[in-house]
Amino acid sequence: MAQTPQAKYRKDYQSPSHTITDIDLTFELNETQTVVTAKSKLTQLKETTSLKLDGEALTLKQVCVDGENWSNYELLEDGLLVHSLPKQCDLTIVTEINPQGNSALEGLYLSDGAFCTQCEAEGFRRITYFLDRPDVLAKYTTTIVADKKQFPSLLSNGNRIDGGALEDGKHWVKWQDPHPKPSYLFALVAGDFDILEDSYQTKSGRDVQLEIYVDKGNLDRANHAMLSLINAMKWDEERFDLEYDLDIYMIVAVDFFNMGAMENKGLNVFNSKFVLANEKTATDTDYLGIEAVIGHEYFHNWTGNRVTCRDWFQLSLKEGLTVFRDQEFSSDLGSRAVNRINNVRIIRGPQFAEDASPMSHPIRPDKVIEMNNFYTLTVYEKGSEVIRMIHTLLGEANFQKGMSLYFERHDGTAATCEDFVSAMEDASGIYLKHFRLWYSQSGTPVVKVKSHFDAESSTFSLEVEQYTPATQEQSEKQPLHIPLAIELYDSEGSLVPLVLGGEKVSNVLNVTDSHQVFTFENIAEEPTPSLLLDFSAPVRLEYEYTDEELGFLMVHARNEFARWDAGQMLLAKYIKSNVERVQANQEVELPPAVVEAYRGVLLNEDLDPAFVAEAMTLPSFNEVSGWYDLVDVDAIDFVLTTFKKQLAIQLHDDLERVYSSSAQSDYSLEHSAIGKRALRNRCLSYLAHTDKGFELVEQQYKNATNMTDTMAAMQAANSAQLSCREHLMSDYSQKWKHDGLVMDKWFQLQGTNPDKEALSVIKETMAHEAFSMKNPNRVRSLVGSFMNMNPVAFHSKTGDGYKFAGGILRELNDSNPQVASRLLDPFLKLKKYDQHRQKLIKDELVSLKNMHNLAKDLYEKVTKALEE
Ligand code: B3K
Ligand code: ZN
Repeated sequence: MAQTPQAKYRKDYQSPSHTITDIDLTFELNETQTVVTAKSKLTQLKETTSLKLDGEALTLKQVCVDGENWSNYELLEDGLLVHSLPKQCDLTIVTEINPQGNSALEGLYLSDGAFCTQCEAEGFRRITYFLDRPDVLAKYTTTIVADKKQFPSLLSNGNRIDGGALEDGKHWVKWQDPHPKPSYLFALVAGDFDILEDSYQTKSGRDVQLEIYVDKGNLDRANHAMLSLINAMKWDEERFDLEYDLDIYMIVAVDFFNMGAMENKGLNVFNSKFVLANEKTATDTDYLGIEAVIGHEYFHNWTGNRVTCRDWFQLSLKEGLTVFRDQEFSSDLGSRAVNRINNVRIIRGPQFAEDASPMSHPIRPDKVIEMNNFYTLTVYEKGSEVIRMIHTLLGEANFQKGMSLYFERHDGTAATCEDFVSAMEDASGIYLKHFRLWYSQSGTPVVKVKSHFDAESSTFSLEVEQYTPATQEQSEKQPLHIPLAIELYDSEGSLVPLVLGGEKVSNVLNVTDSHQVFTFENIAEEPTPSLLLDFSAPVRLEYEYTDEELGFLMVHARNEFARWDAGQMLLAKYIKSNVERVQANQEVELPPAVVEAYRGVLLNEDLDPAFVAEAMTLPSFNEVSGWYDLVDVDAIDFVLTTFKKQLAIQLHDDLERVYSSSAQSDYSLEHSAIGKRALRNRCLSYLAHTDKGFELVEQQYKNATNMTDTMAAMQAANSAQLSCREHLMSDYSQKWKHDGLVMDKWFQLQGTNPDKEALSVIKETMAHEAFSMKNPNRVRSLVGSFMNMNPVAFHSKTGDGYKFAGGILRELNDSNPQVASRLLDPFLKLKKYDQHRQKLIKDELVSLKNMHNLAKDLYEKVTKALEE
């Protein structure tokens, strides 16, 4: 590596020396030589002699000040230093860029022949020299010039104000965005698309034109995205009283994209995975994902765009809050319990794992080398949990008052997390001083609860202890303010009122010290406590439940989430004890009472089928791994597989009955229909492990009328290693090989193939006509799924899995460091494996570290992992 990358620290924030109030951009588009002319209105804010502009991978053509040529500047490795500027001036910079050569997909690049941009976090500096930081807000005017036939659609932020034809087959369009914005929200798209059009009238009467741009021929796959957008616009008006603020809202779907989507003002750019769906090509999970991501990007218009972040350390200000909003949107439209279950799975699985890894960081990080490395589960998902805790502590009404005050104070500006918490505090009168520690302390708190019933005094006490284990970057931890929601049940399953010190109290206990005792009065018999209701805080709960208590909660807890959670705790107990048994060479034993508890859930017709499907799902390998300091890959995998088989055999008749009785003749996206399909397909995933498996799976594949059922059959064949797997796989590939997005599901099955020979098949699969190392979706589907969801093959003691991954990472380091850096994450957990595996992983990390051109994205993670 040329130079050791430098870290930036949150504490070093300084406001900018200059600001840019207006920028006029002209793009003369060309695949390899696009000319960008940027005319900025510049104002000096601080005493200084020079202006440092950010810039990367640019060829500078000209600098002018107030229309005159300017030569008093220095070209730096990471930008341009312009000297002796007047205090106010028009600065014009002409640069040339090469979109075709841009495989990092950051800045202006080509996706299948269409021009598109990605500027967050620091990609605008690959378009022109600029103050590429979120606290410089300018009004943008953008003119795009391109060949008319090849690029009939020329798009940018705001409203289209002018356009026309030019000589030699070119045309031009001018866009103006009236809302000042930071450079990361800039977007440009040019291409030849099919357009789905609709409209929406906001509650105050503004007519908004809605347009979704998709590749030619994909129009029949854009309807669900449009419906989701309209639902999101309506929901934000109803729940948050927030309206859209431009006359047009555009979404463009592209195939080459590093992440999910991007909330550019008025012109969202989306990974086509989160736009395109019809029943033949997308599963129910895909549909729900589209709804969530369309909602998320739309909600950013207020939480992110109207109020943006002062600096990138504040990222969770917009991301945690917007994730909270999209989770609420999905919960209000669909099943709240199922949404909560899935969100909690992410926290308890990969987020807890991240918090225990060398990349552990607070939701508001203190130190960053490459900002793109901090679009993490911690900033997003844990960030959302922190907002949810504020919501729990304040209640909906106060929370909404806080939101209004936040917008009143900060609309049109760049704010901090502190600004948000202050607005919540001031609007509600609820003190959040101690609570703020969630923003600066990393790691997962452990909450240990013990209970004691005293018949004589009719009291029941909960003794609560909390501690947060040290993380790599933060050794000292303090007790947090944890909202611990609880309920107590009597033996009939009725709620016991909570009385503390003679007063009725709410069910949210404020845990603030490392040790606290809550003694509830007037308790006639020993109650069963339901703890951490709805996962009221992102902590690991420890409480010694008996099997009977968990079985009781699975039936009697009022809240579906609590019932699901009790089932998970029951399984967890036996997964842990059986891992020990396997390590001691004993057989796996699943107690009959556990099987019966699951039969009870499966056969309870009062329950929502969507909920039953979740309740019948075993914790993932990754979640279970998180319970251990040292992960025994083979033992955990063996226990989980054996549980699955044993449940399948013992519940066989009931599974089969539910499977056949929940068949549906028509396909609909009603939540009840989605739930029924989920339950039926969950049954199939078990039945695949029985004698009937082959027959049922083949039949379902043959008769499927939608992708949800097709994929369920294929997944079942894959994980149960049925002999029909090969045939189904080749049939599918024959049918869909022309469509990369649909093939991603197939690549993922190859990646997660539990077969011993999986890796050699994966290597062959890379030659498949639909695969390309240049496309992030393809890489993630095949290689990402192998590294994250094929534990036995990836962690093979031969080291072959690690070597394969290492090779891919080295290749991607050169072409697309952002994708490489994300893919690297499983290697960061090396300390969780035995010495032999640790050594093998370390070899791969060292070989990355020794690369002469190691990107700073990878440098940051590799050095942290090796420091540990
Ligand atoms: N804000 C973008 C993510 C940008 C990631 C940059 N590496 C999408 C989102 O969170 O909505
Ligand atoms: Zn976001």
